[in-house]
Amino acid sequence: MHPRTEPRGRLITLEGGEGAGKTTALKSIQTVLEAAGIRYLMTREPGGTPEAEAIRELLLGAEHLEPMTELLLMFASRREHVKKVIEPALATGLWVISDRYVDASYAYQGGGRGIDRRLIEQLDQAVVGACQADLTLLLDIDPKLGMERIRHRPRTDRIENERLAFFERVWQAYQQQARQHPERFRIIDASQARSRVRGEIETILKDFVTATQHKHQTDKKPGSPDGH
Ligand code: Z5A
Repeated sequence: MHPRTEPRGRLITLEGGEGAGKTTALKSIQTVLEAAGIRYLMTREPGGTPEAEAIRELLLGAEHLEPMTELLLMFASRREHVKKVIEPALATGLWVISDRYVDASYAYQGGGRGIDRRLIEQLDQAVVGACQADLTLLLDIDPKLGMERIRHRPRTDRIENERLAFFERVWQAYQQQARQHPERFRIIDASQARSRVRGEIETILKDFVTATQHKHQTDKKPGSPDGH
């Protein structure tokens, strides 16, 4: 007989370009998880631990950073985040919702800054390893419209100050990530009205929760690895 263990939690990541509406989307995710009685924690990248938040300050506040420095700092903060927050939480059965994760490095440092994808893949393997997202929601928005939405902000950070061509490349790199990982990516048209975006996210999340719970039931059946 195997001891009954808490099933591993799930890692859900939220991605998108500027002004995609991630803040609203995070609330929709919370609504579904709370209704399903799922324990979760919300976190973000870069950041998520005091050390990683300090790296975030440097990343977003610095006047200038070499692209390679930017990439390495993103992954340095990510290592702290993965080892001290994400992996421990998932192991206790908590679900983790991260506002951006490793796909953002492929999009911003790979697409935006033009860093060789193979290097990012190597860092991904060394730093993140098996701790990959189970579900990634990509809020898809034309970079022009996204930039229009954040135009009124009183303060913008170093990356937000980039030009349209940069965000077009970021957008293309996100599309490439989605094509490479169709099993975990769900693309939401973020140019729609808030209520429609919310509705789509809630439907995707409900389906994901149902599929996960179904899998846990199946795993518990006699003869299965976690079964009795
Ligand atoms: N970065 C990176 O380069 N590499 C990495 O590996 C990682 C990150 C992990 C993090 O900064 C920066 O780090 C980010 C990528 C980079 N850079 N940039 N630029 P952040 O966390 O401060 O920034 P952000 O991730 O871009 O988040 P945000 O600006 O807070 O979120 P948002 O999705 O852009 O926007 P929002 O505040 O939810 O919405 C924007 C506005 O649109 C707001 O006024 C809303 O009211 C409005 N909105 C939202 N939805 C709608 C709809 N449906 N219709 C109309 N208006 C809407």
